[in-house]
Amino acid sequence: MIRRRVAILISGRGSNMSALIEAAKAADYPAEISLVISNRPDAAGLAWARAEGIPTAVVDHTTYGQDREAFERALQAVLEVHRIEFVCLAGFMRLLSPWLVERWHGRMLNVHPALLPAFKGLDTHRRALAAGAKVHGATVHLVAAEVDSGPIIMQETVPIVTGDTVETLAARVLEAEHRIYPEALKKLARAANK
Ligand code: 4DW
Repeated sequence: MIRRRVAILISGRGSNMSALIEAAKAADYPAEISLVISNRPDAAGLAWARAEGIPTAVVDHTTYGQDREAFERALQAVLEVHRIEFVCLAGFMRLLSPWLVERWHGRMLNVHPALLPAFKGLDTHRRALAAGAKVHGATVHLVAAEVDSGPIIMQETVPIVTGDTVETLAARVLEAEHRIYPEALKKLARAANK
């Protein structure tokens, strides 16, 4: 079995990063987490990744001022040095331009805390509660230039129950995210092995 080389991009704690790292420890998992990159030097997820023995890199966007292209060229260079084949965004907060997204066409994943195409954007749990939705959930999708709109790879629904708050609902959705993100990456990596 070939293990595909995966980089995870984070900006903070990266709880989905931890879920991916744990899943990739399985002997039959078709991908390995080969690199964690943060755009923030102080991201808590960096220490976690290092403790797991995973190489880390910081590409600090503030170094490049308003020049998003320069930031992305630096990101791409690091990905190439590490021979990365797939990229997973995990709470990564910088909008990526078509330049980078096209380079990773079909090979870059993100997880969104809602059942896309419902509730694109921020504040999904509050909006789902306000709409009176009875179900909510999480989506893993391929990253496209337009935010929250690439092809859907996997989804899981969670119920919305009486008394739910943004916090209780967010926690339930996060558990779903942690289940489907590793499954979606497995699916993508397996498809690449065929
Ligand atoms: C996302 C989308 C936009 C911003 C932040 C997060 C969701 C995940 C994502 C990250 N980068 C992406 C995606 C995506 O779905 N599609 C693409 N790239 N193409 C966002 O606008 N962030 C702003 C900065 C926020 C901050 O630094 O706190 C920004 O100006 O980049």
